[in-house]
Amino acid sequence: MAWITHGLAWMRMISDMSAQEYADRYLVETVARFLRRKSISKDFMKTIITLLLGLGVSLFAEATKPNIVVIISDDQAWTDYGFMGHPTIKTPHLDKLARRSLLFERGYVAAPLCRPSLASMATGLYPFQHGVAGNDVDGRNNRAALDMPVREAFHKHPSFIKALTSNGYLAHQSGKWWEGSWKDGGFTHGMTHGIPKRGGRHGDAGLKIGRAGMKPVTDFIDLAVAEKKPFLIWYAPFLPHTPHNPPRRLLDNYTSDGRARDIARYYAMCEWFDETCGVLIDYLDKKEITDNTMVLYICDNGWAAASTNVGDPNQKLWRGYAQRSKGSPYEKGVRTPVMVSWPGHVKPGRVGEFAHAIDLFPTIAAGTGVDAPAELAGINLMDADARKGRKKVFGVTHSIHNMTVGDPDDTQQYLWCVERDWKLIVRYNGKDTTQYRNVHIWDKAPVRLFNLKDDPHEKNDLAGRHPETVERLKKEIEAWH
Ligand SMILES: [Ca+2]
Repeated sequence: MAWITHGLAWMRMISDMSAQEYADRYLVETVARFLRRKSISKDFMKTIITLLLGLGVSLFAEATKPNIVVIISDDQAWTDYGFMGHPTIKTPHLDKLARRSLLFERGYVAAPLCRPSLASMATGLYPFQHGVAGNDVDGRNNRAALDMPVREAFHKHPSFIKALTSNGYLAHQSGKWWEGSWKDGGFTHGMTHGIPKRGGRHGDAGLKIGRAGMKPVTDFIDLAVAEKKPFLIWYAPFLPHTPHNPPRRLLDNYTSDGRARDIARYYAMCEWFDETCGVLIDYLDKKEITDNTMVLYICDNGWAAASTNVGDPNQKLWRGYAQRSKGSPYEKGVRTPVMVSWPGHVKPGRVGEFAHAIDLFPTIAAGTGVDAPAELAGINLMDADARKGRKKVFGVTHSIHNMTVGDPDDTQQYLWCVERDWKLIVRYNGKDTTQYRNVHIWDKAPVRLFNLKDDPHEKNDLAGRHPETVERLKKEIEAWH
């Protein structure tokens, strides 16, 4: 009977354990049984187990669990990198990362706005699934109280952050983080406190990262390496996001040739962001952990300076940035390069296949062996068959500073689908009570169709010429959401 009881106990335990935990526990049990038989003193037995655990488990962990570094740009168009062919903006450090990476030139985000976009990256869910559709419930009033149910509902979903830290990872949060503190998000370390009375909204103390140096991140790497623990870094700096106040030495490089001031400032901000990425990437090299570190790169949403769009009569509605960029379903709102670097595991190269923000969780899960929910729509970007099997990607655009708690569709402005070269944008006209409605209020067409191969900047709406393609893709969108 004893062996049956023992077996049942093991089965109950294993059902709640990861492979790593199982291996650890098996090692402990085996050593303990061996030492018990040899009648060795209790204290000596403990010492031996501790030593073996320190050695065996850490070797096992280092050999099987890569570190994860997630770099997330904030408000940068897909075109605005050296490696994406920009003629002026200098991004030498991200260019170097691109050479080491599987680079998806056609990456997309779930939403063209900071908060819902980041929430989709963390959970692998679309905004209408995790409920974070915009940046605020009501852009003007009583944010702290109104936001609580949104945040609480969000935290009920699994995330790659919680999946990693519950499997022995240390995890550091810096930069943008909207869902309370770093602790609320499941990180073990971090910068954002999230307390409304102290300015907690979208990152607070965490927004210093990059602009005020990288020490919190490099100190964390030192800590994790010293403790021999696998780690996650969430590096989501408030860059190149406004305020566009780049160092003079960088701004001077872009002010020649009569370039408009808002464009020059933004270009310099992109280079400043790149410099901070360089500090992080070089630090991994210096610590000799690059080979055991998976670096993922993505931007949360696009951006373009208002001066790039002066020919558009609708630009007079909005002075903050170009229409059809941030907050819009157009390519300068939703497209981003996506990179996966993991030397020895991921072969570098450029691919035209789609990547999507919802792929981060499945990709990280595949690389580390932690569990991602089986129902997630994203794919493991390292899986060539999965990449080839994906024919289309989808996304949603909601009002920017309005949300209806429990009913994300109430503020829905657009749904979109990209299938090969075709892109269909379907217009909805959800609730929007703030001045940010001027970002979309001009857009009256119920559908727009573009051929992105011939027309990457969506200048020629082909909906009238290809009604059958409109109907087909509209059905795909309606089947999706
Ligand atoms: Ca953003």
